[in-house]
Amino acid sequence: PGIAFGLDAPYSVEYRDRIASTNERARELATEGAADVAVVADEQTGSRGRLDREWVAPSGGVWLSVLTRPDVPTARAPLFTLAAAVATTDAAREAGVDARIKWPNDVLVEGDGGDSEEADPDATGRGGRKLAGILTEMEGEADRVGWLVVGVGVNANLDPEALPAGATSLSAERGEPVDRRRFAATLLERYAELTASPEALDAVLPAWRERAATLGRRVRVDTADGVVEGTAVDVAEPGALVVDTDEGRRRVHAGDCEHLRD
Ligand code: BT5
Repeated sequence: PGIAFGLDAPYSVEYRDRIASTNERARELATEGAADVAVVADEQTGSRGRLDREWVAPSGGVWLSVLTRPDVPTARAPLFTLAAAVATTDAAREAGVDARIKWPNDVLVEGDGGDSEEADPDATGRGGRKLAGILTEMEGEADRVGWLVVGVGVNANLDPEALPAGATSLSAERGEPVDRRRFAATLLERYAELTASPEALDAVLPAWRERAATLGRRVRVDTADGVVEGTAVDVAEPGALVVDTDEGRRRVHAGDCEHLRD
């Protein structure tokens, strides 16, 4: 507890030892007209992933949501999710953990997990151990985002035993606890930098590509219009995955992505 005490961030910080969901709180603040707020919690009791999945968030993680009102068309909103993934990856790397991004929003650690149970990267069936997840929610008109909440959940100082199978944490990867205040500050600073202006957003895709675990891999993406399988060759504005399939090139805008064995 106390992770956000003295947290130096480019947002005003609302800290809670325990909360149902930082995203829910940020949405509440949005309806009250607030902007540029980061809600940070030590523990969440009712947090969510995408598609209303459960997100496990015990004390010891970095659970945060950033509320902004960016002056961009709604079509560019996915770039904020990618920016959060880049920011999380950079903060993890600063903490000495070799993190990469699985399209669109998972930050994971690949490779041999040492003596961990998940030493086989395919043990999760998704290739890699999940360190962090991102949930973006927004409201607006086509020509302009009204408010945007980007929620980031990072397994910081947590025993992977306390997390779902296939998850890892910064402390497990490093072999020692991480300074969560510093980690959160780096993440928030980097996110603010990447999303500062429409011009800054232009740098998000190149930064994302450099940190991607998905590009060049064989993937299976579960989308609303069915399964797309092939080789992930690129990410394109505003965050679509470009996949070469047997039937030709496809752009996938949303879905669950699985890395296949090459
Ligand atoms: C995500 O969903 O990865 C987005 C998670 C966003 C959580 C943050 S925490 C702060 C903010 N407040 C919230 O209420 N939410 C956000 P998705 O891609 O749907 O992945 C969800 C799946 O990940 C679950 O079905 C589990 O299999 C797995 N999972 C749950 N908790 C996990 C954890 N702590 N670490 C790794 N995997 C987890």
